[in-house]
Amino acid sequence: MKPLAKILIIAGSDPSGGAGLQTDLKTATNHKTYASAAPTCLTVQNTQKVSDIFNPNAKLLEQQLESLFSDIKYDAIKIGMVGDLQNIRALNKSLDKYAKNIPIILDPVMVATSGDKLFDQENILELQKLIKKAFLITPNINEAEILANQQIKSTQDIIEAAKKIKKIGAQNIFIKAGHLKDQNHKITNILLDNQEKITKITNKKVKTGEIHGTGCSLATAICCNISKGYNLVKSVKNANNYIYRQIKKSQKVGQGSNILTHF
Ligand code: PXL
Repeated sequence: MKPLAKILIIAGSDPSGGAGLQTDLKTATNHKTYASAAPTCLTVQNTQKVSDIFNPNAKLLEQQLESLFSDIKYDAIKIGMVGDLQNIRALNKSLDKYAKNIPIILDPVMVATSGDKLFDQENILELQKLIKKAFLITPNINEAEILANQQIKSTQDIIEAAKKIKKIGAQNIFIKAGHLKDQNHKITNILLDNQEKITKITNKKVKTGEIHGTGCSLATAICCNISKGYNLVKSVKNANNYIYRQIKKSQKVGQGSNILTHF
């Protein structure tokens, strides 16, 4: 039997199952990888809205990571939403201690859907430490605007922002263009790699309602591909195709956003 690729998901819980570590686990199973999942924070939400976020004492995250890394040798790590400064600090400390040589895929989730401001200046500084440890970061347009401190209105702006974010110390950056307005029939996502090479990864625009969990699932799908030994470009392309196929099959399970089924 082929050895099992193992990933660790460090992310927030979305009890509706559309986003966060619940969708991440489904993504990992679809990719035939084994996934551990350490929650960073607990949201209260359904497919319509996030109504609250609880941030546990950071000791919980620290202890979970100590326990997991003492036992399991992971091939890659996916990091999603981390709800407060104490938990980002704990995560930075634990990764320095236990995960020096494991590729990290970081989805820098920064604006809670509830409108809570997760990220003041101090949090951004701590997030930058996390970014420096990551093999790949996967911001959407809003997150790239915050990290690069500029507005993004075009593909050229995305490339400019990616270069600025690279200066923070990120090795590889994949900016998701799904939220960019004025794209006619296709979406042009940008990958800037550690050799400064730009790869455009495009999708046809799919007409659906609002969909929840695509960003979380994409970062995890990339993580799964990396854990199985695919290179960066192949991993991002495979994951992009996976999410594109899933978006086409997305469904409503409640009264709010569509979700990805991962079937
Ligand atoms: O899609 C960003 C995101 C990530 N993680 C959790 C979330 C959300 C958005 O609501 O709830 C747990």
